Amino acid sequence: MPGFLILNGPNLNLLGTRQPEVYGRTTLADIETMCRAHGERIGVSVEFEQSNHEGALIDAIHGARGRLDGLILNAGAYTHTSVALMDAISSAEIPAIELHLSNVHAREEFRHVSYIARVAVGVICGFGARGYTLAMDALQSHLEGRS
Ligand code: CA2
Repeated sequence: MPGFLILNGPNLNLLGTRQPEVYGRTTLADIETMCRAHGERIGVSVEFEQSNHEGALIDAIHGARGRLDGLILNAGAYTHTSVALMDAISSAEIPAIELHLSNVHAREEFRHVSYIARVAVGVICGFGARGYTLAMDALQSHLEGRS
């Protein structure tokens, strides 16, 4: 069974507790439950992690190399700043999807820049929590050579 790492960056542990007008009322624990249930439906095992620390996110990506089949990354604000995360994805040599809850292109200009997109198979943004299961389907299709 293929295995996916679903990795979440800084401040995403606050989901559902603050700024619901931007990020919705779904908590990260709710999203993890949704992803695990979806993984069972589509035949994918799920590792789900969150960290507020850039180095810990990099370690998690390194740990996926040769062990897991795909990465779904909501790097939060590090998306717009981190060459180190971009390099970690390149070195891991596993397909990655960049994910955001909000439509970053409809927001401030600094959120239009992504270092992750340069090394990702594709980007999903603007669909809220549903984006996580969309990304799982997209990654599975990619691995099966369907997209
Ligand atoms: O839309 C997304 O998923 C983002 O990755 C969220 C990041 C933001 O910096 C990116 O530009 C887009 C921010 C995550 C902060 O999450 C919070 C959740 C609740 C309350 C406060 C922050």
